[in-house]
Amino acid sequence: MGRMLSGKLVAGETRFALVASRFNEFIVSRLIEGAQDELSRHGASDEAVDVIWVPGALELAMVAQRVARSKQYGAVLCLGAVIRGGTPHFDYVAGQTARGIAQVALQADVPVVFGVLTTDTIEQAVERAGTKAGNRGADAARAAMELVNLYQQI
Ligand code: INI
Repeated sequence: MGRMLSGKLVAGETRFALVASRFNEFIVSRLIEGAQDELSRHGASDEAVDVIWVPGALELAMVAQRVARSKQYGAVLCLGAVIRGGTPHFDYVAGQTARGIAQVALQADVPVVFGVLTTDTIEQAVERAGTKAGNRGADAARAAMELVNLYQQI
């Protein structure tokens, strides 16, 4: 039988960049806390995790690209919250954000993880930012650790 590869959930000596959008900061701060806590509980030191603020979700991809190219980090986590309002603006912001981050992720040498909430209501965002539906920041941290470890095996 051939090999089966799977990434372990260990932070190791990896440095992580949390690129976070200030728009809906009340929610995004909870995602940052969730990611920091998850990384720390898997062995990351405080010094190994930097937070880089950007204005809004639309700026996550461009800054994540620069951060990935800087070669200073082993993984980049994009954290944000796009919450639907009464206008079609949401669809543009949510769609472009997802597309932009996916594009950066495919071109980067390090894992670039999508930790952006896209919800219809503030309540749904709160639920996914550390209350009854978990914390997408913590989920992104787990995905980042798993991918860093997997990349090391490939
Ligand atoms: N940015 C967000 O991060 N979340 C949103 O819900 C949002 N909405 O709805 O407008 C949002 N807009 C700002 C956008 O990301 C840019 O920062 C802005 O357009 C400047 O480029």
